[in-house]
Amino acid sequence: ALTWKAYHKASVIHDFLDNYATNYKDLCTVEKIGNTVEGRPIKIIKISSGGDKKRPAFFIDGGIHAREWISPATVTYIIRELVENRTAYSFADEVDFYIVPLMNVDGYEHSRTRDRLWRKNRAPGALCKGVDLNRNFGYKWGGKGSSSSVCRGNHRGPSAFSEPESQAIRDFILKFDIGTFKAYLTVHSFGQYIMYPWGYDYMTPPDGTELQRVGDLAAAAVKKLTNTSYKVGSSAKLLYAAAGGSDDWAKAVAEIPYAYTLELRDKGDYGFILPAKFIKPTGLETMAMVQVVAEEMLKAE
Ligand code: 0X9
Ligand code: ZN
Repeated sequence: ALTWKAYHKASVIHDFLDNYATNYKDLCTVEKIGNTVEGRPIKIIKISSGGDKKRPAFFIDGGIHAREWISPATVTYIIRELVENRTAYSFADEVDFYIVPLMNVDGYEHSRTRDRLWRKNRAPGALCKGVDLNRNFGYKWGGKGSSSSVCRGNHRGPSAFSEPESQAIRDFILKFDIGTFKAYLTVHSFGQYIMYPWGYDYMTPPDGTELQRVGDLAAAAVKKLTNTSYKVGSSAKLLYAAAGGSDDWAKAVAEIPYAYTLELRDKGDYGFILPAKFIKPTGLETMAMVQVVAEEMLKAE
């Protein structure tokens, strides 16, 4: 079972989801939305109270990048809060949550067992394996900060959505009417950033000031809670330009207004190799960010 005191293998994460579907039948539904390159399931949990009523929907994913272990650990923490500590969050009953804690299942297992700093998926290749799933989404695919070289960590793949993992996310979101999802959070590490589009170039969308405002509120909530500082800005300007990211696609194609990439702890002392004792405080502060985004998206209704 998950403990949030250690990083767990993919099957333990998936069993945790399945157990929630079994034990909280009215609240949780688990579905397989695809299979990875190596044939592992990609799973989503829907957390929604009460009947067929449709509410503003919030999509969260973790584990796009294999070595960023704090991401799936934190996203499962959020799932636990929304289920087991539900009454603490008044927004919880007003939102339909759809959460994929681990998108890059193969890469994560490879990072756990073979190569701790592996980033990409495990797409086959004679010379080098793997596509960077966060360069493989189909908006401005092939642009800045993405490589056509198969051995690069930011290899974009042969075409937009060439990978089953990015396809699964795309196909799931596009099954819904445009306008269903109001918020999209993709959880990465590290650096302590709250970033909004665009990532493909040094520009901001027309509603950039609103994205900045909500990001600032989220950063302030975290600061108050755990005294951790997160920087807020558009991702190209804050980090670097990188095209083919899931956030840009969520914003531009799926038309999800509140689209953010979170870079969780830390600022580089441990980097990707963040000790497990940081899972709980990072989970706590990420839940505060989820709360702010959820409350602000509801107010904007
Ligand atoms: O480079 C990335 O994919 C993300 N940083 S990470 O260190 N986790 O790899 C940032 C992605 C920001 N969004 C876009 N560039 N679209
Ligand atoms: Zn990442």
